[in-house]
Amino acid sequence: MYLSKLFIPITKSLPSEAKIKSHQLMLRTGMIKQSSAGIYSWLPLGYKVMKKIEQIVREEQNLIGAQEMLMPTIQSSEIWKESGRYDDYGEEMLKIKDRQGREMLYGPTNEELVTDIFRSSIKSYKSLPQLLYHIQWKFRDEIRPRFGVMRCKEFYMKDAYSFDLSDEDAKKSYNKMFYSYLKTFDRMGLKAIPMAADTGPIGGDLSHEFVILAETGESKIYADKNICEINLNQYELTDTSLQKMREDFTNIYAVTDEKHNPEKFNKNVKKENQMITKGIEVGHIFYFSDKYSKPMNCLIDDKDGKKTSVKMGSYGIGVSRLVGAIIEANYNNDVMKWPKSISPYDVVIIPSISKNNRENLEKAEKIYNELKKQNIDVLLDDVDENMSNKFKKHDLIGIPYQIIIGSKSEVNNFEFKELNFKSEQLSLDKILKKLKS
Ligand code: 5CA
Repeated sequence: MYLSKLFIPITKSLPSEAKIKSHQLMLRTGMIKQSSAGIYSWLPLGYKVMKKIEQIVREEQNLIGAQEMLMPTIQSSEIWKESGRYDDYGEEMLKIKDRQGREMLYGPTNEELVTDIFRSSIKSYKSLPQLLYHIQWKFRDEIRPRFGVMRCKEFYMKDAYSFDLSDEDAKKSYNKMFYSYLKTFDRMGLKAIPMAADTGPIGGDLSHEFVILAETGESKIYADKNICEINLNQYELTDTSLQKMREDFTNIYAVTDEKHNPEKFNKNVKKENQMITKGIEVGHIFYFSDKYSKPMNCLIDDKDGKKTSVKMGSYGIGVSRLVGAIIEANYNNDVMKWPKSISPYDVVIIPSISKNNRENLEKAEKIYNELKKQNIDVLLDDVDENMSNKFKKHDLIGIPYQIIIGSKSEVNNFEFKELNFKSEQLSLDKILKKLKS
């Protein structure tokens, strides 16, 4: 893509409500545009990043055997009346009427809808366990939407649902998701800490929030630093190994505000290991057994032919929130550097050009075509502006690698720079190897 053709409305003036760096950067680099309070359009640059995050989430869900599906955004109120949540959910639910006067709603989550789908087709324990997920827009009429995509009304979420015969089996599904979440966030360059959490309107008695540390986060957290040292590679995708993994994590003190017990914290965690900070919740998992299946009469035959309510859990990842969270974790001193796995482009070519000198642009175009042939997603900055402005702009766009075509270029070697590092002179072959590694 040529930068001059890319729809990327870079802005200099920022609205006063953009208080945190991710919100500011997303507006400045034209990743999003507010449509109304808490509702955003995703412009090409922002959408590209979000799609990459979505793909990592998808791949990791598929790896644990979860099956992707797609449920609608608009749901009927009937199923919510069955579960008892239609009135309980409160003002956050956006209720709508269709032209026949039927009560509908824009789904804030999907426990009821997926239970309804499940109960109409699965009748026997032989079809269990099942793990279903979708990646779909949600709507919550948040009283105070803020921080850009971090807390908005309309947001993109991956939500998965597990169905098992017994509480014991259901915990195995819970452990699988727990593991999958840690791997997912790790692939995005994030250190997410699982924390025992309150269950809120989703319900149940077992729940973990996955939180990344950031001063601008909304969740207050209390943890033993040692939890950050657990190496995920020691576990395998087997029930015993994953049970050990969850025990290893949950044996170390790490909780959100509502679950904090100062006495226990001071008794169990050495002073020098105590971490009291803020974090951003990027995922949340819940085990609630038959909270929905019982009132909704979602029954299956067990091994003895006896009917029993299916045991369920639900597992969410804030896909759109992650875009902001990753910026919070990586944007420092006016330089944004996307982790390679989710960068909007693999590399940007920055030629020094002027009206009288097109030579560098021609060189850049040759490299551009070569990289394209090799399936490298490359951006070419063909805008006629001075190099110092270009560098400032690319510090914000955050593509981690740059090929600079200017005074330092040699015949067959080019200036290659990784953001925040010194540049080096490399042949195109070597550049290709670096980009592909
Ligand atoms: N049904 C469960 C799990 S599928 C559920 O809805 N959980 S949740 O409420 O915790 O949401 C899951 C994730 O969505 C959160 O961890 C958070 O990352 C994201 N999220 C929740 N509310 C918002 C919001 N208002 N704006 C942006 N992201 C949000």
